Amino acid sequence: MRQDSLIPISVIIPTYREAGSLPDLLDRLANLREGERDLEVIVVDDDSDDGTEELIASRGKDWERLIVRRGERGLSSAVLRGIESATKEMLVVMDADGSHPPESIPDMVQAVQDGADFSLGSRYVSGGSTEDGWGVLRWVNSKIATLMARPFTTVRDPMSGFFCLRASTVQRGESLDPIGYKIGLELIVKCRCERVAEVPIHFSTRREGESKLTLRVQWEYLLHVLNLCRFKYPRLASFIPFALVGLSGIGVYTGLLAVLDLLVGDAFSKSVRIVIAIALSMTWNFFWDRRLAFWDATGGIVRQYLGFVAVCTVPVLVNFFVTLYFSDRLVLPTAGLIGSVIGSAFGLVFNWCGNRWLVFRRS
Ligand SMILES: Nc1nc2c(ncn2[C@@H]2O[C@H](COP(=O)(O)OP(=O)(O)OP(=O)(O)O)[C@@H](O)[C@H]2O)c(=O)[nH]1
Ligand SMILES: [Mg+2]
Repeated sequence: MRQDSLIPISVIIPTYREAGSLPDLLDRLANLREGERDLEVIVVDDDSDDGTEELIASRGKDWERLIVRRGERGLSSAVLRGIESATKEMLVVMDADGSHPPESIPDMVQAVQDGADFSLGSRYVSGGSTEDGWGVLRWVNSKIATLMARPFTTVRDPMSGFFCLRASTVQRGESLDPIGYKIGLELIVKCRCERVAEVPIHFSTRREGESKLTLRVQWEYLLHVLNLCRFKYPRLASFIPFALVGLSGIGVYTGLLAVLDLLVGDAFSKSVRIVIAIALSMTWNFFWDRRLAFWDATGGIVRQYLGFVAVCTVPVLVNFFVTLYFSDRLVLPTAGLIGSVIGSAFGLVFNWCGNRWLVFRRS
């Protein structure tokens, strides 16, 4: 039996310059209120100054609320703002531009009532579709973005901005990050939604206004994916950058030996040049590891640096002696390359564990 007609719904619509699209959407949402349904609409507008405020005021409906944020921009943060002020148990988020059919809301709500943690309007399940007219570039763009979300969810259309979940599900979200455009993906991951239902929708192309899908938005998506990796796979998200920084350190060390050879080859002995190159490349690794591999560490930088150096002792000694050994037979940079590869291989796991658990500790 359908129960969704009884459950109260808050529909949150983030808007930026959507005054042209809003009337039609609001009228279609009004149709959903027929019968017993208790439904409020919260438009969160970022000071569009395009008549949105006048439009909502002129409609005079007490169930249509407008929040205007001044001096702040961003789709995800606007959605979170709307969620904060929602008063109903069931939350629906959708675009204002007419891409998302409000007529699918009852099915999405029903899916959550039937036990899903999260339901979304999906273009990519059977029965779903996208209106023709997407250029090749946009299509490829969307596919790549969807593929990048694969490590976090197996949902077919994780990019969807049309979704439904309970207010209580949002409450369990840890450290919600308002960066970027994909607040639905953020909520699926951070609220640990296991059961995600996809309701087929026909995704229409906007008729009015302009797209806000800029290059900046795409860059923010990359940062968002990185943050989600750190949240969901913290060890891997630390170890992979650590290994890559180690690889870059080999290049820096070998390059430094070549430069020192050239500049002060006559003034300093081989051992001194190796020590200088080791010290500098180790410092290089420290700064990048601190930023990329151990981003979440607490504690002062001096203590961290000393700890980092101490943990590096064994591989550094291996590197030093191997480089010195080969330097009698090969040119110094080549000897250094062999030394640092062996030293780094030696230290890869040992150093990461030592740094993670002894030096760059989390709070
Ligand atoms: N409040 C607020 N809403 C925004 C912001 N950027 C986008 N939106 C809204 O978020 C929804 C999605 O934005 P769109 O520009 O339609 O992005 P898209 O759907 O990926 O691209 P197109 O449909 O091609 O335009 C729309 O309702 C926008 O008005 C913003 O900075 N602040
Ligand atoms: Mg749109």
